[in-house]
Amino acid sequence: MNRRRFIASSAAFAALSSLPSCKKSGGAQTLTIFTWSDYLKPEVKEKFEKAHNCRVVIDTFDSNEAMLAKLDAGASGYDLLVPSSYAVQALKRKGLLQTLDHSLLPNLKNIDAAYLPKALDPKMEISVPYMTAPTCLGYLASKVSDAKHSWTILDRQDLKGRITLLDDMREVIGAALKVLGHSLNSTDPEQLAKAADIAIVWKRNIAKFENEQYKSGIASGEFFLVQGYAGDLMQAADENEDMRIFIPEEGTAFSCDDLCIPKDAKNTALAHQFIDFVSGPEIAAENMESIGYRAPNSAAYSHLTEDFRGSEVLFPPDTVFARCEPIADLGDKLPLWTNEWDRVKNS
Ligand code: N2P
Repeated sequence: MNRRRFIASSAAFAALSSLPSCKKSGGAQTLTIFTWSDYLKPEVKEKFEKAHNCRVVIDTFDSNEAMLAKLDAGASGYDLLVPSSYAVQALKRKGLLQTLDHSLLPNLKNIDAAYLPKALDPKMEISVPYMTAPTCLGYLASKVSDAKHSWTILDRQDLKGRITLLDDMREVIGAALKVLGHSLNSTDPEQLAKAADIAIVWKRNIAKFENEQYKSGIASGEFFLVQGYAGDLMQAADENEDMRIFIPEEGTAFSCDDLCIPKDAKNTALAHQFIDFVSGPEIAAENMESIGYRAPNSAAYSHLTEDFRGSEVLFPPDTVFARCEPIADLGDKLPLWTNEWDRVKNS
């Protein structure tokens, strides 16, 4: 299945995969995954189900904060979570994750050794890198003339009401911090206040803050410029040839989402099997090409098409990558950010 069919089928897929599950269906085990939408090739899911005689049920979240809030509110029943690395650290602090059993994960040898030293859990004690991607801007070339590859394009009045930004403080205030030349993980109150002021100006120019519908929205021409995750934008670009994607010149968030097992998981062995399955070279490559994200899996790279390897947003040149940053766990500084985000939202 190529990405072209992904967006069209994702709603139906989500509806099917969210059907209430019985823990056993025909004696088979159920693996319940809490993850982002359109983040696992349906055929890869089916292959795993067949190989392990089980059923995979997917529940989705659209931001790390939404995932953390749901778990904080007591949601349980998940066997596997797919948070970004900084949110894995937050879950770890809360004591919600299991230590992984490496004897069940032979494919960990495939994980990119050049990536691991930069990971927040370099020994993969509680999490295994799944997919990485930068947060980008995507636009329609026929609607946005002279597109400057900068976050400042969000100020353009000719695009008023045709822009969406992610409904995610780390992404929006983070982008504004980059415009100001600061780290997107700043906890300096003055820098944060200035960044929130920029986000307030952007808010007046956009249609909405939104995390999922922007894909079909830009593919259909409803929106002209959207902030989104590289793979989601690539899925949309497969629907509309007019779309262009870029990493803003000031830099952006380059995040990794990781596979981890909650302490209260019912099917720990199956969860390990899933982590190992998607970390196999061929499966990792097949999954990547379909969802448009990059697994830091060196054994998979030789299985990728040249076209995919040539993607400048997924495999950016060193000079561009140097301006990207992973999102860090804010720890007890979190309220500084939530207060500024509330100010943006209530403005
Ligand atoms: C997948 C979204 C991935 C989110 N649809 C990037 N952290």
